[in-house]
Amino acid sequence: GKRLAGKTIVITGASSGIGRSTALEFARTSPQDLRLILTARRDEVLRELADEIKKEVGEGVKVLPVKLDVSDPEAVRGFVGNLPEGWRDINVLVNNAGLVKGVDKAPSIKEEDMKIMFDTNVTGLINMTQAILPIFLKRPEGGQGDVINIGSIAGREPYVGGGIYCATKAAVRSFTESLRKELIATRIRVIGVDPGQVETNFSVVRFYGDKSKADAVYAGCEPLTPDDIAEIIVFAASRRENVVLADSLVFPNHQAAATIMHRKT
Ligand code: NDP
Ligand code: 8X3
Repeated sequence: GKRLAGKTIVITGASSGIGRSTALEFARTSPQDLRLILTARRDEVLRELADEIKKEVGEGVKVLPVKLDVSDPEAVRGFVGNLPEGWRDINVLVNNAGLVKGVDKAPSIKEEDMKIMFDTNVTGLINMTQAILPIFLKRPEGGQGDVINIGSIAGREPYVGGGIYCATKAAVRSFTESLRKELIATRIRVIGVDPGQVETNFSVVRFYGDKSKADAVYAGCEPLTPDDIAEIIVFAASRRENVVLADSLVFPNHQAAATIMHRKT
């Protein structure tokens, strides 16, 4: 808790899944003194989450819900400037917002699916990073702050029907590594977290809202919960300042590769 005290944390995609769990986990870990800026497109869900956090940990954690579509470059450019006084001294950026659409193979990938995945998972993440880095770079020793990028096993291991999603997550991994190298002379930490299978709204979004298709993805499996990944994100952010959890691949016990799962029948 102590290492996080007084920090201002931005989480993208905080309305569901890993982002939502990460907000709760930061609040539980540092309930005395924390500012959480929770962003997503569905701001009414964020306001409910803000109330839930307040109820659980009390007034020590200040929560600001902000409607933000990371795939809208103009909105991202205006994000920091539009924050209220007292909320701009950001210390941690969790680039979590992301999505997958469809399982089509190359010839039939839909143009709008391709566009939304790249605009959100890649350009959105880079735009957010560009928006917030100037704040980090103004601090002593060349700069201080954490950029935590959520990649995926899919970024390391392309699979059939994942041509675009896997490419976006490979791009996240590549950008994360470039950024860490570029910031070598600063105290800014660039942290990568690559989850395997986590049960969230992810597969529901992939199948355009078809819950039964989403459930079939996890049939016989014991996927990770979003809380499992949230714990790792908060762990990384609360290490001693000289410790950079640069890279991590996180599987549930019965997963060993993107598409190798032991299923109980
Ligand atoms: P969810 O669908 O549960 O959550 C995704 C979140 O991203 C939502 O809060 C959604 O909010 C937000 N989001 C989507 N598009 C945008 C946008 N344009 N602007 C802002 N926010 C957006 O899925 P997960 O929690 O599983 O996904 C979180 C991250 O984890 C993603 O980057 C995903 O690729 C990654 N991941 C997930 C894995 C899994 O198996 N679930 C495994 C590996 C990585 P809203 O709709 O309100 O905008
Ligand atoms: C989500 C994991 O492998 O189902 O990033 O695409 S996978």
